[in-house]
Amino acid sequence: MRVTEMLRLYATPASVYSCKVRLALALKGLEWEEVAPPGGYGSAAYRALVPQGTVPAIDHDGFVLAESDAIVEYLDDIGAGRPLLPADPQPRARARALSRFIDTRLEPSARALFPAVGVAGSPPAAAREALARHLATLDGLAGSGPWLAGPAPGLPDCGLWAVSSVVAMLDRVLGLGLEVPSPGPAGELPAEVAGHLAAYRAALDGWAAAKGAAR
Ligand SMILES: N[C@@H](CCC(=O)N[C@@H](CS)C(=O)NCC(=O)O)C(=O)O
Repeated sequence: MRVTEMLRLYATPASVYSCKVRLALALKGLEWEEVAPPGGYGSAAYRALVPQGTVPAIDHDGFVLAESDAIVEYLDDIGAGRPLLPADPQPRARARALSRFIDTRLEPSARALFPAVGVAGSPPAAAREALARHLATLDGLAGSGPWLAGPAPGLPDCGLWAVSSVVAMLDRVLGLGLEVPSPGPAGELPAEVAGHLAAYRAALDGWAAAKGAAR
């Protein structure tokens, strides 16, 4: 990406998909300007810019794009920063499939437990079991490693770091007794993403505290 180009990220602090793209930009080694969606996500003002009304979205020199996977794939396609998908078709397709699984299966099963946060009593057993089942499926989908997409951290790792943070928060405040996935080999995160993920975890803690969850 040329230095003259502008990359803006529309994002909010507690949004899991915003976190995923923020981590991807950091892992790529890019610089970006982060702004809140004008009027909030879903607002008419924001929809005038981003028809889906969702975060994250980017504005790359006037080219506006929503959908977290599409954003990262676009940045890979134009050669912006370090690629986050493998080059060979089969590992590339596997990495995409893993990312879709994390976004469309694992994340919604974690989100299904949000209404239980701050509510007295046991969390719904069926929702806890669905999340546990998707975590077990993820284990079976991961390749030979050491990262989800192979030898280097990539797109599916960014999604998993974000969703794992949600799972860890839910596990703590709801006492789910789940095993939170390891961030990578030796349980360590790449240095470029650690600060961003710590800030996201703090935002999640703030969200849970605002709902009255015990720490
Ligand atoms: N598939 C989309 C999901 C984005 C999404 O649902 N974002 C949430 C915040 S985490 C949002 O904007 N919700 C508001 C809405 O759906 O109107 C992606 O990967 O970017």
